[in-house]
Amino acid sequence: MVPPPPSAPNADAAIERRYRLACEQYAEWGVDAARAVERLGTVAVSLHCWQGDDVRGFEGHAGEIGGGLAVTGAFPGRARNADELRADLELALSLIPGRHRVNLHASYAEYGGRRVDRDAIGAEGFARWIDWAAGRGMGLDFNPTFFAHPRAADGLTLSHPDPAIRRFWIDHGRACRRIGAAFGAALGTPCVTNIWIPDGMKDTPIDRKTPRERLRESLDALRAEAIDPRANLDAVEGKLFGIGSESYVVGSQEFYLGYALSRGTLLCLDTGHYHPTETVSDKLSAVLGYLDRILLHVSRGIRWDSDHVVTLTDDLVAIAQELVRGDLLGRVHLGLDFFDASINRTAAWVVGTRALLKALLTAFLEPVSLLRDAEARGDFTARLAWLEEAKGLPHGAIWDHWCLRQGAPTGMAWLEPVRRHERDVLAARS
Ligand code: RNT
Ligand code: ZN
Repeated sequence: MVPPPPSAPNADAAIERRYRLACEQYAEWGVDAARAVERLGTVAVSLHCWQGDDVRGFEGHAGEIGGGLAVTGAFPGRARNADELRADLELALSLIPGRHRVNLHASYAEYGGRRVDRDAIGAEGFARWIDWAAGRGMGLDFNPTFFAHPRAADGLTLSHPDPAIRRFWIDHGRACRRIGAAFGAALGTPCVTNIWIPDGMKDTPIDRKTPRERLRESLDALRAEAIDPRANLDAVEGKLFGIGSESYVVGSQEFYLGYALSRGTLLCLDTGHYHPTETVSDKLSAVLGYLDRILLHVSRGIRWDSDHVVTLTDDLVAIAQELVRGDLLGRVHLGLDFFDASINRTAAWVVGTRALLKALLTAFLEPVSLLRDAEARGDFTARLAWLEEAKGLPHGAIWDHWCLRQGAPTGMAWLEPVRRHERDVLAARS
C-alpha cells in the first residue's frame, strides 16, 4: 500500500500535532524551536539563474560555454529566453519557503536580438529583470561573464598577455559593477557582483608570476570607479583547477584571499573549488577573522568540481552549523552554484535551495549550549555522544511546519506542480 502523499487534506493537522511534539522534545534539550524558525525566516539565498538553461544565456551562441564549465544531461525543456527562465524561477520560488534573491550572469542581458558586446552592456539590458525583481520585492545579484566569448577562447581574460584583450574584459567588469549598482539602487538591497575568471593553463607554465601581476592590475583597473557599497559589493572567486586549467589557475585561493584582504572586497568560497578532502566549513571562521564579508557559492562536488545539485550532506550541515554557531550569517551572502541538465531544472533549484535551508534549520535547532558546555569542560566524550544523539532530533517536523506557515508545499508536495509544469510547459518547448 502506497501511503497518501503528505499533502493529503488532513496532513495540516498532523503537521501541527507533530510540530507541538517536536517543540516539546527540543525544549527538553534547551532549544527554542519557534525561535529557530524565526531566525531561518531572515535568511535569503540567491538562486542562480544559470541552472535554468545550462549556463547558456541569451547571446545567441550555439551552446559552447567554455571556461572549463561542463553541463551534462539533456532533460527536455531548457529555458530558451528570459520570459521562460523567469517563469521557471517563479515556479521554483513558489515552492521554496522564505524570501530569496536571484543571481544573474551578464550573458542573461535582454537586448531584444540586438547584439551588444560584453564591454558595452548596461543596466538597460536588465530593465525587465529589475522590474520583475522589484515586483516581487526581491534582490538581485550579478556576475560578469568571462567565458562563452571569442575573446575568452585562449582561456585567458583579465590576465591575457594582449593588452587589448585585457582592456575588453576590464571594460566588461566595469560595466558589470555599474549594472550591479543599478540593481542595488533600484531594489534597495546591495547587489553582490562576483568575479570569476577561467584564466589558467592546461600544462606547466614557466611563468606563474606575470599573469598574476596582470590579473591584479586588471582587477584594480576594473574596480577603479568608487561605487556605494549600499548598492554594490564586489566579490572575487578563486578555484583549485578547472578543465583546461589543471596545472595553473591564475586566480587561485591565495591570490584572491590576498586581493580581498588588501582591497576590501568580499571573497567568494565555492564549495566545489577545493581539494575534495578540504572542507569549506573549516575555512569560514579563518577567513572571517580578517574579512568583513564573504560570499558562499554552495555547490556539491562529487570527486571533482562537478557542480551537482546541493543536497543535505554532512558537509552542508557543517557549513550551516559554523555560520550559526559563530553568528556569521550577517556577514555571509549565500548563493547557489550548480548546474544539472539531466533532471528537471526547476526541481534542481527546489531540491538545492530547500536542502540549504534545511541545513540552516538543523543548525538553528542545535542544542549548542549543551555542546559548548561539554567542550568547555574538556569532556569530549560527552561532546561526541551528544552530537550523535542530536542527529535524531525531529528536524523534519519543524521543517514541515515552517513550510506550512510560509505557504510553501510541505514534504514532497512540491513535486506535483513541477511535474505539471513539465507536462504543460516544458514539453511544448522542445
Ligand atoms: C566556476 C565558478 C563560477 C561559475 C558561474 C557560472 O567554476 O564556480 O562561479 O560556476 O559563474
Ligand atoms: Zn562558483
